[in-house]
Amino acid sequence: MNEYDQTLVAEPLLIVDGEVERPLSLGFVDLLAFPQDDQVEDVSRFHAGRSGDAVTFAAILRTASPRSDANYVTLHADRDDFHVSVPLADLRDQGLVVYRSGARGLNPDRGGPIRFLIRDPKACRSSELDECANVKYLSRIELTIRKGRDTRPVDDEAHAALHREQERERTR
Ligand SMILES: Nc1nc2c(c(=O)[nH]1)N[C@H]1C(S)=C(S)[C@@H](COP(=O)(O)O)O[C@H]1N2
Ligand SMILES: [Mo]
Repeated sequence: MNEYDQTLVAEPLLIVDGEVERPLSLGFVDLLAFPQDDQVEDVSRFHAGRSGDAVTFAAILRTASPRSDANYVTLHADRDDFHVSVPLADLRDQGLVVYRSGARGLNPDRGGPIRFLIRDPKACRSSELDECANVKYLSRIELTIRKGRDTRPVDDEAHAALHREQERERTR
């Protein structure tokens, strides 16, 4: 543990709850403790220009053990009240939970401390699994029977406005 930033070690970062047998509260150490096969080092291999190291969503799911009636996954970002809800079957093998950058935490300017990424996202607003579902500041993964809260913009204008807002946020 010594090589890791000690300020990261104690804090819980991510809740997994809803229609699961085993609700989880995961911190940096818990994410680090997932087996090597579940760790995805250097996400720039999938997405040029992105950085950081992840645990697969599939591994987190396996640990939480979804109930058989779980059909949707809602990704919550409390920080800016942004939410995305997508079918579990579509997301199952597509999700990456980025939680560190080498031995350090993931900076907020990269969507940290936890950033959800879809391996192969479609263009914004073209699919359930689009780039807009790459949720920054992820605080909670909730499994539900029906589709949950989804605050992704519904038209081009709202989407363009959100992107402008994010650009401002990033350069603040
Ligand atoms: N928490 C949060 N996550 C978010 C958003 C947001 O407004 N808040 N915007 C989404 C949208 S619309 C897009 S296209 C991507 C953009 O992220 P990027 O600039 O890192 O590609 O983040 C997504 N994740
Ligand atoms: Mo987007």
